Amino acid sequence: MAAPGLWLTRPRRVPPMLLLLRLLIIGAVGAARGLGSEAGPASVDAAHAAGTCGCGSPQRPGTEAHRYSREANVAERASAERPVLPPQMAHIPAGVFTMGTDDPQIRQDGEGPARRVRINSFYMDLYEVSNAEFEKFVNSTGYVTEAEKFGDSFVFDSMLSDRVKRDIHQAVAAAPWWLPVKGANWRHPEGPDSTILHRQDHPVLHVSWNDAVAYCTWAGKRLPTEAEWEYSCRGGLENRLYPWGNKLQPKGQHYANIWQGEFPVSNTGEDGYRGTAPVTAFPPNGYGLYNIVGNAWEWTSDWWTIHHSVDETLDPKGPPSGSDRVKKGGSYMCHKSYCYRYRCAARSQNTPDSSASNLGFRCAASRLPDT
Ligand SMILES: *[C@@H]1O[C@H](CO)[C@@H](O)[C@H](O)[C@H]1NC(C)=O
Ligand SMILES: [Ca+2]
Ligand SMILES: [Ca+2]
Repeated sequence: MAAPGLWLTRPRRVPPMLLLLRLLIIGAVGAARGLGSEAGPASVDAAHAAGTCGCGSPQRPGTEAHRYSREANVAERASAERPVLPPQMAHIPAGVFTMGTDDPQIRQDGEGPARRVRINSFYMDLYEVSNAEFEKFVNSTGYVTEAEKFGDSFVFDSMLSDRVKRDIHQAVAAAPWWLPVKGANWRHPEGPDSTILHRQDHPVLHVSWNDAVAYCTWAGKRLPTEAEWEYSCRGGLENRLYPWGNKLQPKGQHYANIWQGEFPVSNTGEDGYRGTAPVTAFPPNGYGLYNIVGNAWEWTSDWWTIHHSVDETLDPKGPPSGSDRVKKGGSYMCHKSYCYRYRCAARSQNTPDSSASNLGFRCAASRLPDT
């Protein structure tokens, strides 16, 4: 077992010898930057980052549940005077909740201890940021993402065409299903021969933490803190595994886009999606939030630490510095056997310039942005 979340980083400070330990070098390609990073040995946990992008594959309807809570599902809507560009945010009421858990499923992630956390009211995006929304941002600002600047990003290999795979000579030893792909970025999630034209409403992928901050700032918003994110995830429920309760599939229905089958070799897509789903798919939680677990991992503003005080806190913001940022919620690649991280208390991390085909974000705000 080992430290998770390390495989997908851009470790420019890692000594070459250390890198060699972590890389399976089949050939010489300049993407080493993107592979395994600082903390401990990589492991099967690396799989949690594994990014399939079945986005292009046919989608079966699956059996999605519709609603799993009562009136709380009705998200606060834009007021009548903003009909054109509703902020599409939910009002999250102030409150106190139990963050983390005393029954950690992945102890080395720092899921525990359970601690009481007070949260002031704020607003949270109903959806993961979509390709169409990110394109609006890029159109209006000319922003260039870090994956575009670096010239590559990580893609789950089963989603790649043979043509793209032929040119790759390097993989992450502990997670060989991740490949650094030249030309992979938010517009081309599986490399240069792929497109987002048919998935404008899917979550934007291959965005680094820095890219996510740039987008949220442009939108008059910010990233949520980890505490805000987890509070939002729980949707008003106390001490439950998932945003909807403790049972993964109540009445046999799917409530999130995760992995069915045997990871990483078979992906049945029983929930309707082998890759990402539209950001509006699946039932919202008690606060009206969609895909808060599963679909794409979501960046938060906190620096990563696995050490937490049990003292009650108010709006904690994480450590003052660090090397990795916290991401939450798991993705369409998560399966209980490798990446049991589609739980509200689960967490993982990446360096702020990392990007991959299963990592996106949503924004928060202390007050509704002007539109
Ligand atoms: C971005 O700009 C392109 C080129 O002008 C246009 O085709 C596209 O519709 C724009 N996208 C959005 C989301 O506005
Ligand atoms: Ca799925
Ligand atoms: Ca998500």
